[in-house]
Amino acid sequence: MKEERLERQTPATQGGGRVGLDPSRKIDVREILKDLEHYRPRRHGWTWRKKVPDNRVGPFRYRETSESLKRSVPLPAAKYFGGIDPQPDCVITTEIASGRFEDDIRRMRMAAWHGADHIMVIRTTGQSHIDGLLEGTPEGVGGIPITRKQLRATRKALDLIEDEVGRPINFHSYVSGVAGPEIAVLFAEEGVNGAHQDPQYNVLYRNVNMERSFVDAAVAKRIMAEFGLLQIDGAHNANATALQAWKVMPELLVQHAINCAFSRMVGMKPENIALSSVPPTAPPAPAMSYDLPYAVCLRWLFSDYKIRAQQNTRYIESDMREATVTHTLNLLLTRLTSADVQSTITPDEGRNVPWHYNNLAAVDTAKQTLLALDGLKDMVEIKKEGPFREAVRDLAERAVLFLEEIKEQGYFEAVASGMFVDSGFYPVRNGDGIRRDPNGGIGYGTIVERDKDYFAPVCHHFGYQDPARLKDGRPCDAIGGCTFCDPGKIVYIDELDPEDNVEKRLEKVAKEVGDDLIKPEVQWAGDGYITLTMFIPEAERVAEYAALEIAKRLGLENAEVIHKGIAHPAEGTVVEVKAVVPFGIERDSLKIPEKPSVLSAEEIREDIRKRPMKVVCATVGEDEHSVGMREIIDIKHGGIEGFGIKAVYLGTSVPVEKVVNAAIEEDADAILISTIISHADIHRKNMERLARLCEEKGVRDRFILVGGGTQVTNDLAVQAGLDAGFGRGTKGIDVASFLVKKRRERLGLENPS
Ligand code: Z98
Repeated sequence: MKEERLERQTPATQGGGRVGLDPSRKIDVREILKDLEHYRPRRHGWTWRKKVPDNRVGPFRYRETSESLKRSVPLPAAKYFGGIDPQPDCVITTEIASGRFEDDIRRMRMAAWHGADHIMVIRTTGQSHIDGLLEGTPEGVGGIPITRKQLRATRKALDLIEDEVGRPINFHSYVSGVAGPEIAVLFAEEGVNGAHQDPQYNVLYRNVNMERSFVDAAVAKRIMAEFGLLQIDGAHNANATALQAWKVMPELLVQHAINCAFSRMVGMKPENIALSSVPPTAPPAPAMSYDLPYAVCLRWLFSDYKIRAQQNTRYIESDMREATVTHTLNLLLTRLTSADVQSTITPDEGRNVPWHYNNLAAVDTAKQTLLALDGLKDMVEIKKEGPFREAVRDLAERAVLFLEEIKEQGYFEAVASGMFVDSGFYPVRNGDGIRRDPNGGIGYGTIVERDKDYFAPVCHHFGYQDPARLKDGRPCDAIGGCTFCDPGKIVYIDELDPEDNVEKRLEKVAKEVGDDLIKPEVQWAGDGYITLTMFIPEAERVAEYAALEIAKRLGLENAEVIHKGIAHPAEGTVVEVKAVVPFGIERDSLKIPEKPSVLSAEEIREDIRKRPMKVVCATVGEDEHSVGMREIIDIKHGGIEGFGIKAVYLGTSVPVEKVVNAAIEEDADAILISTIISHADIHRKNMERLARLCEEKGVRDRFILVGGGTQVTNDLAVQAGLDAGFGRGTKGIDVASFLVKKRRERLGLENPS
């Protein structure tokens, strides 16, 4: 039992990030937190996957993949192709947002194993309005308070995780908001590799004063540019906000253009600017006819830049199936238009419950679809003329007109007049756009001109100390080095709040759960949450309350309905409930039977190739059920035939004696009998009769005897005198593996343990 335990990492294996994680052990957050004060990021800036344009992985050739991982969790079907796990060529993102970074670190590790190499940490609600940095590790709401300690601990953990999987992981959060420049400096110091930054986002969605927002953006972008962070813009938020998202397409192009031009002016390289592109519609809209022209138009107008493709979250409610289908369709767009970063989305955006396994499912959806569509553009071509092209051109024309109108009146006035996020398809205007006052908003009146002797706190900062203006040395030489040039000058604050911090939370979890209690979780360690999915043959409201009552009577706590799907207005409803299990399972109380070892399909096939095998099979007694036996035999169901074993099937209701005679006649290696319907212990009696007859005829040693059926267990079959018994859930490979092993045993050949 003890050996089964996933021990936590010991300091010797994990300390300081030098030695690395052990894949068979859980990450130890306490170890990560040790000596954080001295931890320094080992690189800055963004890393792309290493593309391998003509890649051989297992039996296949790929055109759009990148280097494989050292360790990973492949897609479920990989086992049919030798366990391969090819990695698509574009970066895959997962968004992490539990509110406790210590739990997020574990999720990041799982996501990395599934193929995510861009981890986006969502900020706690309200942080974008805080005019300064937060410190310590308080718990967040809907995201994480971004602080130096949180960033440093996470980067340190990611350094270990990227070594474990063998691919760099891009760490990402947000540089928008009123503390943008300070956050940009913090990100540069702590090795954050990418960030959302777009002054228009602040203005439109966070009501930050326009002038302040653009001044801050200039500083923040300059710092990001110097450290090579990938910038993601905020245009897609119009999609998620507009009443009719498919009408704002011209505006999205304009928003991208404004942010690109501004970023270039500040010194950002085009390859570090990613446009956040979201398909404007989802089924039941005729999605492709809107989404594809838009995607093509965007690539056409912004060919110098990178594209970050994300699913439109606006339409996601709580249906996992629906979200996955829309995501898959969006991935088709990604392949057709070659996005550089693929963001993944789960219905949790709609449910506001960050179930980490849905992140993994979404990363798998991206990997699965991108691999399936590998080489698509070698096979199909987007039309160069016709109505599709006209739609592309029409969007571009509308965007240019939109931009011209803004230029005429000025950007600030355009925002003030509600030009943005209006649900009219430009030049149509519906008057429902977002209006912001240039002389208002958060931070209004806070812009002051720099004094001549103003000294910016870090190098790489434009203004009077622009390095280009200095003849020799660095600007910060005058102060004996800045925090960029001398990281030893960074002031590291550990915790400010004696209660709301990671140490206290870890202590609590250790006390309540510890290492010996097993509790399910979705959000935080030991939260006890599970989901139940049930079909209730009642109309929606009744079904909902019946489901809650079921959860209550099952002894579950805090039950909440998180999804309802109408099967029929009167006939029934599918209901998904989340609830808390009010107990933990003592690890040592578990009785875990030894795992039966099954040979691999290749090994079985190889053995049968070397030594052919024949078995005689029948459903015995007065039993007309053939299904169980056919499942075990037929190649179609993964049965023993598929491994090269020759099966002579005698049919149903066969007397046991006839089976034995047939086996003698066929010179078989084994006899397989099955009894599905059993009354008065008939399955046991049939098995005993088979063993007895073989003894009487003097052929017991010639045949391997196997019994099967719904009531059969191995113990029962062996007691009855057979070599093995197989019950419910048995697969052909289990039987084939047993037959091969048993024959080896009889021949005195070695069997691997
Ligand atoms: C995404 N999941 O894009 P607050 N800056 C920009 C943004 O687009 C966003 C923020 C900041 C989506 C999230 N985007 C939508 C340009 C958010 C976040 O104020 O911390 O929420 O800012 O990945």
